[in-house]
Amino acid sequence: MSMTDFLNAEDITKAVGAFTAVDSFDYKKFFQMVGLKKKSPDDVKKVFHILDKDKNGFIDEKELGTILKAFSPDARDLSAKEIKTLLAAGDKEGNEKIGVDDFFALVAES
Ligand SMILES: [Ca+2]
Ligand SMILES: [Ca+2]
Repeated sequence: MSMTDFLNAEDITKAVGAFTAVDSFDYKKFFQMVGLKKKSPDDVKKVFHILDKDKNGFIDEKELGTILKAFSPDARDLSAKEIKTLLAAGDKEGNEKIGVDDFFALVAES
């Protein structure tokens, strides 16, 4: 399963291209640009499962670091600062990782 099964490849290229500068990542704009906000809960869940690479039910710091790569293999890694910001925004119950409910809330906020 890959992102382009649900999302438009051109939208992904544009979105990843908009945040090539280190510390420029803005999850709200990014999720809007890839079209995630308009997707059904089912598709949002599928995207979550792609981002949860080791399939343990959470997107952890390490998986957040490669979130752009999950959309486009030659994208950059997020910086430590970007990971911290994203985690602070997304981790509602404070367990240092993004669960599926956290992810739905993040997408809804975007
Ligand atoms: Ca995981
Ligand atoms: Ca959490």
